[in-house]
Amino acid sequence: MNLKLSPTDALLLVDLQNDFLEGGSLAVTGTETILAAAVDYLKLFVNQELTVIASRDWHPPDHCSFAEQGGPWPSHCVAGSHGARFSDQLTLPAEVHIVSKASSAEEEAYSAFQGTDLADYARRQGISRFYICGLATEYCVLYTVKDAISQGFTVVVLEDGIRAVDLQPGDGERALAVMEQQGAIRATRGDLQS
Ligand code: VGL
Ligand code: ZN
Repeated sequence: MNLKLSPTDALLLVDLQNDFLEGGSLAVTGTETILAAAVDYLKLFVNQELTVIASRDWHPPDHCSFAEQGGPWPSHCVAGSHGARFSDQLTLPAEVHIVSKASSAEEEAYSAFQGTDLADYARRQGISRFYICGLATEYCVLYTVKDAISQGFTVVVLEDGIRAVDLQPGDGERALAVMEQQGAIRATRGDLQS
């Protein structure tokens, strides 16, 4: 595959925040390589002056997804905390568009489109295709990809830039199959023009 980037393409970095990375409260294992890939994708888009969007989980301290509230996850990505910060390895451009999600206590939102301005922002910028990488494959990446497609955007999932939690073995692979079946294009770095 040879994907040529154009001004209607945007890079969407999903939840590359400290709490999902090594040492974080909800760390996905083996994130070093996908983080390195994300850094490389970021460079590619920044060098070509293309749109970069970064989503972040931005929870209140009593978010419904936290175990103390009866939810499935340990406390993570509390708004303003160190764990909620983007990885220091990412040098985000000044013009990056940041999308904060799941920021009210009662509502979970895995998709970067849910309750955010992302679709409007992208349309205003003339974006038609998202290149998506980040965490985690079967949660925020999957739901974001599905919503992007149902909102009419083309989606390229950057397979070397995503990583699954895999609570059940195979969750990540199944999520990728669902994304593909919904129309997402699966690609890796070598498929993109440098
Ligand atoms: C996520 C679990 C809880 C994610 C967010 O970003 O995939 N996973 N909150
Ligand atoms: Zn969360």
